[in-house]
Amino acid sequence: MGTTEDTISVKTLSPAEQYCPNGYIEGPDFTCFYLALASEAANWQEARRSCERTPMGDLAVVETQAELSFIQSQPGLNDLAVEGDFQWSDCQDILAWQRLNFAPGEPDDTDESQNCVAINANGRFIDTQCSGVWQYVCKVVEKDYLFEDQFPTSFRVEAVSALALRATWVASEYNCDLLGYKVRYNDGIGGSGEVVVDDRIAAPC
Ligand SMILES: [Ca+2]
Ligand SMILES: [Ca+2]
Repeated sequence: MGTTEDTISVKTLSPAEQYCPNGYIEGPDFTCFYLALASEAANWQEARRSCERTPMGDLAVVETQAELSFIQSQPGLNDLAVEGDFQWSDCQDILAWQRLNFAPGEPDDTDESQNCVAINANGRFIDTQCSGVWQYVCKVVEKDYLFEDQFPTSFRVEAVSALALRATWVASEYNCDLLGYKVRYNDGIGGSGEVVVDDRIAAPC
């Protein structure tokens, strides 16, 4: 397969206009969380789409131990892009202290089908099937907002196999979700700022 070029739509988050959006509550250190009710329980993708209806909202990225203690449901941690390579919904890699919060024996990728993470009754992470229905927790993720994040330019996409594309553009922390593709951000050794498209998925993540 030769090199191909494509146009990809990128969702860009907009700045928050108030401290916590309607329905969100203040968490530790000026964070904002939405704790879904039991009646709102949903699978991982549905939960994520629900969180994304709030500007800058996403399934929660747990950044401190205090935040982990604060939430008791499904956050935005997953290994959907690359098996065993856990990342948060903002494309950040899991950190050592976060990994230590997996329950004993987890993650175990039971039946090679557990790619989403939930929090068990003991407040520890477990990997579980993404189709599982959980209460979830959204968070407003504040980031520095750069002009180029609004209008990422110079997309280049090439096929690297029948199943994978490689896309590159001006590096931006924001643009980890190309609609219709599952993407991981690889700042790698040397900080090349590559965005690697691992898989085509049926619906925007
Ligand atoms: Ca997995
Ligand atoms: Ca598991």
